[in-house]
Amino acid sequence: MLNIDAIHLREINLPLAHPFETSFGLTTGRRILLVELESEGLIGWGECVAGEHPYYSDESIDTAWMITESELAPRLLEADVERGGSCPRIFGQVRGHRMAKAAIENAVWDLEAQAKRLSLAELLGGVREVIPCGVSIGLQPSVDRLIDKVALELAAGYQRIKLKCKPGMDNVMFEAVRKRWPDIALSCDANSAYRMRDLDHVVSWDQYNMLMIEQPLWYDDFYFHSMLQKRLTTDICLDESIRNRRDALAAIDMESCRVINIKVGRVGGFSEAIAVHNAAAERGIPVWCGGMLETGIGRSHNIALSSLANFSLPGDVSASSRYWSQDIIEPAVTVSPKGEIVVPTAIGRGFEVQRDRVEALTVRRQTLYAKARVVA
Ligand code: OSB
Ligand code: MG
Repeated sequence: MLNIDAIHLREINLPLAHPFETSFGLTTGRRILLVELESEGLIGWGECVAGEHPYYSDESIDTAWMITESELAPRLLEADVERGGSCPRIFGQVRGHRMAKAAIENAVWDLEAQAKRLSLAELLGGVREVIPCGVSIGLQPSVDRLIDKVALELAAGYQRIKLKCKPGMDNVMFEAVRKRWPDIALSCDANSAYRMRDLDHVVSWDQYNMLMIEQPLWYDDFYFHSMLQKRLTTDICLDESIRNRRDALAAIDMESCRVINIKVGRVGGFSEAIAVHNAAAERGIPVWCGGMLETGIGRSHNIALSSLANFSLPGDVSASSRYWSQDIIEPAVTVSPKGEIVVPTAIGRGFEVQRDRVEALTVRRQTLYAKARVVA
């Protein structure tokens, strides 16, 4: 049993070391909801990846806070929590709000690993000792700046470069990067910025010989992606569209994609992330772990998840220093010159949360306690 004695919610504010721009806007700093669970002397942490605005998904930090406080935390405090995998049932009555659910569920898995004295990667069923890493490069103000940035990341050892793109900021960048580096593993991510009128244009990207094109069309679409995939040689990778295992099965069956990006927050927690991973593995579809500009807590969870067998492509899981001048965990996440992160073997997440630093960054907090339990 992992009965939960207290749930601490807090919002921390953390400026990004470098602003990050996508087709839906510019992020210069993050407001992050952290969940801390107390269970019989153990502490489990979870990070909610919902953004400040509901632009990537329909959740935001404020909706996640509200749903966690009013719905999820009370359910968890009253439940018999056996393991992380109990959470989907405990939260089952609440529809959607997957990022809010994931923050709590992942904190329960974090606790479970400690209680069972396993590393989080072992508990999740991981098999890799190191994980291959790529980077996601935000939209840049000029092609020169982009080239400099790509050069820097390649020099650091990253195995795959993903370029954010949008209409008007695509072929010119792809052309320049491919001219300078004809052979690197290259991909792009449109975050749903294109429409059916752009189909011929997107099909023209086959000439850049990319590893994949991520989420070119609507965030909630399979059908039109499948029409596009029929015309493309390059693989489509779906991110936003895949909310759960059933979505993965539908997308694979319809040939809407040939690769899946798994973000544990987007699918509602580790249980569903493993289910999507397994469904894809059974159908020969490779997956990789996406990122949401996480602090070290979410990052450590992504590392553990990426150790599962079918995470065979480099993920967007990279060094702490690409995002933060100082992370909130110790040690910071580092990437080797070969572009790999070592999966921790220590008990739990393998990175210590710097409590003093978290305290100093906290701008809002709320604690919910369990009612006294009746001991039979
Ligand atoms: O689509 O993968 C995405 C960041 C915020 C929201 C959506 C996405 C991203 C990234 C950054 O691409 C990935 C990272 O954390 O490095
Ligand atoms: Mg994406």
